[in-house]
Order: sequence, then C-alpha cells, then structure tokens
Amino acid sequence: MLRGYYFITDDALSLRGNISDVCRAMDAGVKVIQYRAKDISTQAMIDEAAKLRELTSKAIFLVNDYIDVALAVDADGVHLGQGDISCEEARISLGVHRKIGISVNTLEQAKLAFKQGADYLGVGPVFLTTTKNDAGAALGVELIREIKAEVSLPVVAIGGITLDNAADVIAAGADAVCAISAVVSKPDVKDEILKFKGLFKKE
Ligand code: 3NM
Repeated sequence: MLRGYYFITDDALSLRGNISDVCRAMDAGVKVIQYRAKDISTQAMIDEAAKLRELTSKAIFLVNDYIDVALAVDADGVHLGQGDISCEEARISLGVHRKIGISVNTLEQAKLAFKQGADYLGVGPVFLTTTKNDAGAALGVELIREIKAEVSLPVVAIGGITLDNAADVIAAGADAVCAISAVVSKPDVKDEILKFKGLFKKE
C-alpha cells in the first residue's frame, strides 16, 4: 500500500490549492495522502481536513502533527516529527488500527520508531530543501540503504526529491517517495505524479 508516490499538501506552494491538488492526486491513483498545514487555526484545519477526508475515501488519509485533527475527521492516521508527541503516547489516543508515521534523520531514530510501534518511517531530508524551514542538512541516499538494511519498516523518502534524482532514491530502497515542490508548484499535478509513479514501474 505504501509503495509508490506519497502525496503531501502544501497550500503555500500550490498553484491551485489543496482541494484541487488532492483531487488530481486521487486521479493519478495515489494511495497515501498527507494533509500538512502550517499557520492556520485548529478549526480551520479540521474544516479543510474534513473536505479532504471525503475526497480520499479510497486512499489512506493522514494528518501531519495533529492527533486532534486526525481524530476529528476520522483520518487513517498521523505523521509525527521528532519534536512531537512520542509514537507510544500517540498510539494510546489513536488505537491499533490507525497508522503512525515517524520522521527520522538517523538510523538510531529509525530503530527507536520501530521499537515504539511506528507503521512507517519518513526519512529526510534526502536532498537540500527550502520547503521545510527546519529540515536541516541533506542526508543523502545512503541513510535510506542503512535503514532498510536494519529496520523492517516501509520508508518514505522526502526532501529535495525531483524527477532527476528520484530514481537514485528508489534504487537505495525507498518504498515510496514524496516530492512537494516538484509536484504542487507545477501546472499539472496529476501529470507530475504519474511521472514519479512511472519510475517505480520501470524497476
Ligand atoms: N519533511 P520538497 S523535508 C515536509 O526531512 C518535509 O522530514 C521533510 O519538500 C523531512 O519536496 C520536507 O519540496 C519538505 O523538498 C519536502
């Protein structure tokens, strides 16, 4: 289910807005959609996430950072960063059936996330990115190889991924790739996603 293209919303970078982008992502057959919103109220997030939940009934719909928003709209899970509530604590509110993804920057963090019951890992930033302010230095594809060799969880690679470097990321073992700016700031979101998906089919 996690293999292929993993979509994350970004209203600031989007040319047509989150609703349109998610519709196009669903048209492209994306299986996982993450709602990521910054600098808006919790209620505004819930309102938008509720609309996106309706559009993504055939996908796994995750909410970035906010367990309360995820529960309010009956999302399929959350994605959490290193500074957020721990995976173990989150599991208490979310139960066993909802998914928890954890962002990791090191092999040690990946091992801990596995121990704490994460369902998948977000590994990044693989390359330099300006989309996330505090993403930090590029980690390179080698970390994906190391994590895949030692931790049996699906890996979603993220950060600075484009059509030019995604094949290297997939070759390193990433189960899925996410490219935000390289997709939502392009005129045809569906078309861009299909190009990324095509890289997986060629394997
Ligand atoms: N998380 P772009 S990097 C949301 O490293 C996010 O955990 C990251 O955007 C991480 O594809 C990132 O435009 C932004 O580089 C990715």
